This record gives sequence, C-alpha cells and structure tokens, in this order.
Amino acid sequence: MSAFPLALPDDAELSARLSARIGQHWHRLLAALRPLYGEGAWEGELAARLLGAAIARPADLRALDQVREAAPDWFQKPEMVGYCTYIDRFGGTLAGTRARLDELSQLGVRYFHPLPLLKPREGDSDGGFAVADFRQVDPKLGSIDDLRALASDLRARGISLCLDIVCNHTADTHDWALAAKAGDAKYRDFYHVVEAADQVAAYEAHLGQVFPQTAPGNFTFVPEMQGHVWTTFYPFQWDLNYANPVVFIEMMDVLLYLANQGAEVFRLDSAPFLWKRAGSDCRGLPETHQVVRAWRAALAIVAPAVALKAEAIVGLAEVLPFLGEPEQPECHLAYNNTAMTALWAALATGDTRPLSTCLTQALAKPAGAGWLTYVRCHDDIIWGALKGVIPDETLARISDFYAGAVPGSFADGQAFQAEPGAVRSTNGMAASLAGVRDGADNAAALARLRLLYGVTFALDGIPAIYMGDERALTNDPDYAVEPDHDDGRWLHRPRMDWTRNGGPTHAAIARFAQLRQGRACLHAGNPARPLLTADPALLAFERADRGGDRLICLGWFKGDAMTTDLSGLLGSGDWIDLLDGTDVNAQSVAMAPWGLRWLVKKNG
Ligand code: OTU
Repeated sequence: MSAFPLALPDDAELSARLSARIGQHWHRLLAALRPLYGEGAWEGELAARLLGAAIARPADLRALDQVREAAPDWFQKPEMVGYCTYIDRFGGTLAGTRARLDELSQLGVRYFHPLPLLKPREGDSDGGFAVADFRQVDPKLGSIDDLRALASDLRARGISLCLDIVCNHTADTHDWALAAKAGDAKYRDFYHVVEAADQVAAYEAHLGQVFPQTAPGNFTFVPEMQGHVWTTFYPFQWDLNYANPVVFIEMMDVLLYLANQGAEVFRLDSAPFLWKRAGSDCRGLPETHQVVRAWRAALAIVAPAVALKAEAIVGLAEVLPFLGEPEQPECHLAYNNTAMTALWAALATGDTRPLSTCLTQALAKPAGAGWLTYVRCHDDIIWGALKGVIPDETLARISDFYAGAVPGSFADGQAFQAEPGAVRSTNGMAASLAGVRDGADNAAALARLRLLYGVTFALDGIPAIYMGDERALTNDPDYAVEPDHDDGRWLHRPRMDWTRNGGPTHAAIARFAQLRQGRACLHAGNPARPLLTADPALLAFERADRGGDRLICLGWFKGDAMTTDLSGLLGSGDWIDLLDGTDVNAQSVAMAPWGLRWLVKKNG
C-alpha cells in the first residue's frame, strides 16, 4: 500500500491528528478505489482535496470531531430523535426555519433532516432532488451563510443537521451537464452516454423503472449530446458516471465542503444506483459499495464527526450491505424501511408476524451501525420491499386498502405508479392513511397514528418524525395546483399548519421522546427482539441492556379492546406502563383498541 503522497500542514496539532487518521484510513480508501480505477494520477488529486478540506475545517467542527472520535456511538444514543421536512413547507426559508426551532426542541428532536435545499434546476426539480449546484443553497430558501447559521443554531441545541447528498445524479442544468452539452469531452465523461439505440435496449432489458408512468425508461435522448443519457429517475436527472475517478473525487469534495458548513449526517440519496454494469439491474452492485466505503474513509480522515446514512428503499438483504462489516464500514445508518412498511401492513391486516420477521432479520445489522426508523417520509410506501416476507397478493390487497379501494378500509390514501404487474406503492400522510379525516370523529384514527409512532419510538434506531405527523396533518388534496407538482407524492408534502392542534398526537410524540432520555435499554446497540405472542394482532418486542434495564413494547393491531394473560412472556414481578404510569398485572394485560404499552419492571 502506498503512503499518503503529500506533506501534512504546518499546524502541529492538526498534522498530528491527520497523521493518525491517515494511518488508519488512507489504505482503506485506496483498497476501495484501486480495484475501480487502477493506480494513477487521481490518487494525488484525492489526497490534495482531503488536505484542503482538513485545513479548511472550522475550529468548532474540529472540536466536534474529537468529541465524536471519543464517543462514536453518538448517533445510537436513546436521546436521538429525528425530524424531517421540506424547508419551504416548514419555515418558508432557512431564516424562517431558524425561528421555528422551538417546535423541534419541544418534541425532543436531536437530529434534523431538511429535504434537499441546495440550488435545484428551474421548473420541476423532483422536490429538489435535481441539483444544479452542490455548493449553493436554493436562492428561494436563503444562502450558504444561512445554512451555516442554521447548522450552528441547531448544534447549540444539541441537534445534528442531516443533508441530502444527491449523489446518483445531477440536474441537466448543472455546470457539468451544461459543459457536456456544449461538447466538452471531460464533462461528457461525467455521465453515461449511450450512442446506439440497440445498446440502450440491451441495458433496458435488465433494468427496472422507478417512475414508469411519469418517466418511463432509464435513458433520455439529448440532441446536443448526440446520444442517450442515463436517467434512472426523471429525464432532467442525469446519472453520474462513477467509473470515472474524477466524479468520485468531485462528489467527495462536495461531501467535505458541506461537512465544513456544519452538516453532521449525510443521506446518500438513491445509494443502490451508483454503479452501472451492462447485463445487470444496476442496483447495489459491489462497486457501489466500494464507492460508499471510500467516502466513509474520506470522512473518517477529514471530518470524523460526520455520519453517513444510506437511502436504499429495497429488501433488507440489499439494505444490510450498506452498513458494511466491522473491517469495512460503510454507512453508519440506514433506513429500516422494511420495518416501516411491515408496520403499515400490520395496521391494514391485523397481522404483526411479518413485522416480527423483519425485526428478526434486522438483527443481522452490525453492532456499531444504526437504523433510521420512521412511520412516513416524503416518498411513497414501496410494498415491493416486503417481497418474500408477505405474498404478492396480500401486498396488492394492502395497497388497495390504503387507496381506500377495499370495503371497510379506514384509509384515505392514493396508489402511486408501478411497473406493469407490480404492486402499486402508496401515497398519503400518516394521519390520512391511519384514517384521520378533518371534521370527523378521529378517536380510532388518532389511536392508530399513536400506535405507529409509539412502536417506532421503541424500536432500535433514530425515530424520525415526518413533518406534520405530530399535528396529525392530513393530505394535501390540491397538490397538483402548484406548478411542477403533478407527481402523486406531493399528496403527502403539505404545508405545515401551525394553527392545527391535531389532538393528542403532539403530546404523545413528545412523551415518547422524553421517555427515551437516558433509558439504557433504548440505546441502539440493544436491538429490538420480537417476542412470540398467541395472537398475531399483538406485537411484542423487547429491548434489554446488559446492565439489566429492560423494556417490552406491546402493540395491539385491532380496533376492539382485549385482555390477555402474558405471564408466560412477562414472567414474575410487577410491571408498570411507562406511558400512562399504571401498574400492569402480567396475568391480565388489558389492551385498548389500537393500544400501546411500554412496560418496565416496577422496581427495576
Ligand atoms: C429518492 O428515492 C428520493 O427520496 C426521491 O424523493 C427522489 O425522487 C429519488 O431518490 C431521485 O432522487 O425510488 O421512489 O432504493 O427507492 O432512491 C423513490 C432507493 C425512489 C430508491 C430511492 C428513490
């Protein structure tokens, strides 16, 4: 293995720290990249960018690096609670968001994920996921100075800022794409351009489609390029060519730049799609994992305070590799999307066994990594992630259920696009999918919403609140009125209604967050272990710490009250429900309709 090719900076303290980190991680970086790029001049450029970013890193963030190197489990702490929103829908602008941070603190939030806020293309930008400049903020939201100010306000409150890295593609109006269109060969090589139509067909034969109705196919013919540009998502989102080491280095530089503005977590958007290989489905290829491992090593050298989060909304077997292995770490975090999806499945069917299966499978996660657990996000609920866990016919029925197309369904959602023959995914706010309808009697619907959040907050990981769920905010039925908002996912991207009280949900979620504080068994290093119950509608799982702290979460996925003997499961001793403070007798545990309990030993 080669030594680091450049001299370290004069600053003795920085140089000592860098030298230690380079000793640990430089060989990892090369080991990940050399199989992709061979040995070459790119190594010197890579080293130069790392050094440049290390020198530019502000003092307060360097101090945070040291704190986190000493406590690398910071993102696994039980106190971690997340919140995710579009900036324009929440605070209007970055400045407006800074004025709304009390909302986050009241909910116990320690991790804030604003959806894409970098400068997007004009017109439709897929909600900001078509980035025109990775170093500028969307001028409608503010400036890079506002972003830095938000990051430091958040940090002062103990809240970590998570930013999206839309690493799979750029907007067709990014400078790189414009240069490529103007005929610059260097930038043409930033993208995948296929000249012959039969070659396109050869690729397509193996590829799936993400938006088959609004953006069919995976290629877009671009006359200026005299070829078909690879566009997995919308035609204006051009997939980057990671077979080119310059692309890897440029995106790494973007990560380091944004880390130096104060981002503490990066959500790697569309992570499975990074590497392409003819004859494959181009999802989760081994080379994709090498790219992610290399970014991890780069951050470990320059900004060890920063964590990576994989956005891979696929089956668990494809998600787990993004968490790496002890000797080859990748992301610190990944979305536990199968648990989320199975939770909604349980709410529709009353059968919690698939959720227990997903939780059991999730135990395979490496100990040092963590899940991001959630009830809803800005995307559709993709039922296909449960392929193999729930039969396709049942998934199709669940999809219909949430679209309100099954008699007796409480749900008020809509089906999203899908490939022919595939189960259609689901759009809708959590409250609407749980049956909340403005002006109606929502007692049962709100109990369902509380159940979903209460289970999610008891699982291992960072539980993230999706904006508005804390106020039981419902769908935006008029979403398509806004320009460029015809994609059905805008149904669940309403504007925050600050006047809405939403019933008991806000207090319930704040209480879940509060109860997590300092509870050793809820550290993410203690996974949720499913417990067998006699009734499939009764979910039970345990969180247990080596020190003896233990919590059992019970969730009842039916609309009638019931009482059951759980002495086999709970054993002897007196139990108390943390949520309402009542004593619980193991021989007759009462569950309210859509009921939830967080049980701990009374004097334990
Ligand atoms: C992500 O989602 C974003 O979350 C979406 O909002 C974007 O539209 C998209 O990328 C393009 O940037 O397919 O249906 O396995 O599921 O990357 C959403 C990952 C998506 C994909 C995910 C993608």
